[in-house]
Amino acid sequence: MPSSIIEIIGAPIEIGTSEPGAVMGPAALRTAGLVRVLQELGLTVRDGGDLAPGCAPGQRDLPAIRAWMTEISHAVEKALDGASLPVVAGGDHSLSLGSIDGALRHCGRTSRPLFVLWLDAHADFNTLETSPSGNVHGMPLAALCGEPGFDKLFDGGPRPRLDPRRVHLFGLRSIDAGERAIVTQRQVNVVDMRTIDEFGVVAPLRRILDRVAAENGHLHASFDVDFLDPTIAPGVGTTVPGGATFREAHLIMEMLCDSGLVGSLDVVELNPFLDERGRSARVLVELVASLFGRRIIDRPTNVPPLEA
Ligand code: B3U
Ligand code: MN
Ligand code: MN
Repeated sequence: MPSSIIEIIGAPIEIGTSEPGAVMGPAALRTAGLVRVLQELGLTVRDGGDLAPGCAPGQRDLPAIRAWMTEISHAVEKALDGASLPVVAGGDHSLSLGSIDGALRHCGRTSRPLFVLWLDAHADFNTLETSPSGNVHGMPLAALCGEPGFDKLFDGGPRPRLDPRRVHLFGLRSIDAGERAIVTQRQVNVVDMRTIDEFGVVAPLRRILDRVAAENGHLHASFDVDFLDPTIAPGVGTTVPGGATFREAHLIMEMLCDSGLVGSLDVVELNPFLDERGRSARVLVELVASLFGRRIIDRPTNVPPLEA
């Protein structure tokens, strides 16, 4: 890992979704042991608590999202500038507007390209025009990549843009017609569930990691609970059948850990109100532990070649 100091940034935001409950996500992740498991791995963990931008309680408009975004962006940028690794605990996926903006600002100063690994059932590439729901959690990548129509979301100042060709969607299995056209046109990289069914997770992920390493990139991982199959993680507002299994998800986390490339992380869309006795929160914490170094025994995940 680039840093052994982890900074937990709670972002209890649910403005981006129509399903209430994600506001409880950071608390559930802490209850499930997020801080403790990282400390047990020997990491230094700083938990600054939850962000609280000054918008009115219940405010659900674009200015409120902008306030959250600015606050999250500053927190992530500051953590990265201070050589910590920010873990943004959400909250719905609109929080990535802030976390990726902060990572982009940091990378701009360090002259490193930012790559995004978007572990999600959805593409989250809708614009205000293409979105069937109007929910902002289905739009963050379109906004960050500079698709038109998002001016009101940003404060008008100069803003770094995310390069869509450095975005890797992973686990995709639900996409709207409008966003499919954008994803194709902008040459966004896609590892959909069909690819995973055919090749497993190892080969496609290794390709992505090799690319990031070759370009000395900063990898931002954004983990949406609905990447996982609903049978192991029911605590999310938009479950989609046919998601990643427990073993696939752990292997991905272990490979990310071995790569040492992840520089920032979002854990989003946990909805404890829809969860079953904390199951989803617990799975997420286990996965985060694997990402930060928990392993069964101390050896690389590579299978050595068989002796001739
Ligand atoms: N693509 C749909 C559904 C959706 C996207 N992200 C989530 N759901 N979590 C939309 O509303 O944009
Ligand atoms: Mn998402
Ligand atoms: Mn999703």
